[in-house]
Amino acid sequence: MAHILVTGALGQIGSELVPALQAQYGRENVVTLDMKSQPAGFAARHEVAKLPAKAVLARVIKKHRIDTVYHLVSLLSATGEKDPSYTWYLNVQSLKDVLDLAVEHKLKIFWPSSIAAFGPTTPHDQTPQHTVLAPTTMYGVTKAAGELLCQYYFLKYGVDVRSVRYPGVISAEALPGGGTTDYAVAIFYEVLKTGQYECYLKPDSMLPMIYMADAMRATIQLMEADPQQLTIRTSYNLAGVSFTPAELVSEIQQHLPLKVSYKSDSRQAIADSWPNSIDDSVARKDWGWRHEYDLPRLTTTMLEKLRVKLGVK
Ligand code: AKB
Repeated sequence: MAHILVTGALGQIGSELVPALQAQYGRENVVTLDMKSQPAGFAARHEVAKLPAKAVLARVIKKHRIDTVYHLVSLLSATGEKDPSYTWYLNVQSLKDVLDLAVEHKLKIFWPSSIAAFGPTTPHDQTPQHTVLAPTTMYGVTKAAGELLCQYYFLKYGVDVRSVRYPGVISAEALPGGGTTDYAVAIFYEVLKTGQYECYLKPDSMLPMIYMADAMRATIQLMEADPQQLTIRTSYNLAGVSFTPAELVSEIQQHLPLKVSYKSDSRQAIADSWPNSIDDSVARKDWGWRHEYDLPRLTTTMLEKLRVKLGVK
């Protein structure tokens, strides 16, 4: 049975990955680490630590006899531009620490990359698996560098490290923090709370997105895949659904009245540098990936979940 550590466990992805891993591998076998204390009942074993902190990580790995790490700690694209140096330090140094400890303790690693690893010179439509990685945000630079670091540790030391390039992840549990794709979560809260939303991207800014349940299935499926089947040790392209703010608004309006205004901010340039859609055929071929949530299903599910969470009829 796996002994798993999830770093950044209280973030948007960790908040839903931890319960999914607990359901699959047993509650006792999933240790969580975050800079915040855990909410009551979240994990059986929780460690509070601010990464990068290699010695602390080493202690946690030994203490809980960890064999698998989901290393989720990261600053996202918009926040990353506010403090590029710290973003590099946190995102890259903490990954390197985890990879070094993986060599020492023979750990299996999951590390999330992102569509942010692509840039303005990457083909924007059906972005291929093997293509130009020339990002123009520091977050993207850390993802492109991190992908190469993962592949280097696989080739040089045989570390079993696996990764996907997440699109914008849409979920109803924890809010995303400091990303460019966050509007596609925030709009659901606002339609239920106020019926109005001011969008910081233009109505026709198409971006690749994925519903959380699909993202979780992909993550666990990749980690369970036969290593012989894996041909990518940088990071797999992963696609769910692509849409523009205008398309999301019109889908939500099928359910509820919503007034939207558009006022672009600095996140527009980031969105413009990213793909419109992703070709994930290599993930489909290598480990059988298939997304299940299209725009109508994602919209209905988000509204159902948030109605319960926010206590709105
Ligand atoms: C962001 O918008 O920064 C993230 C991402 C696409 O990695 N959601």
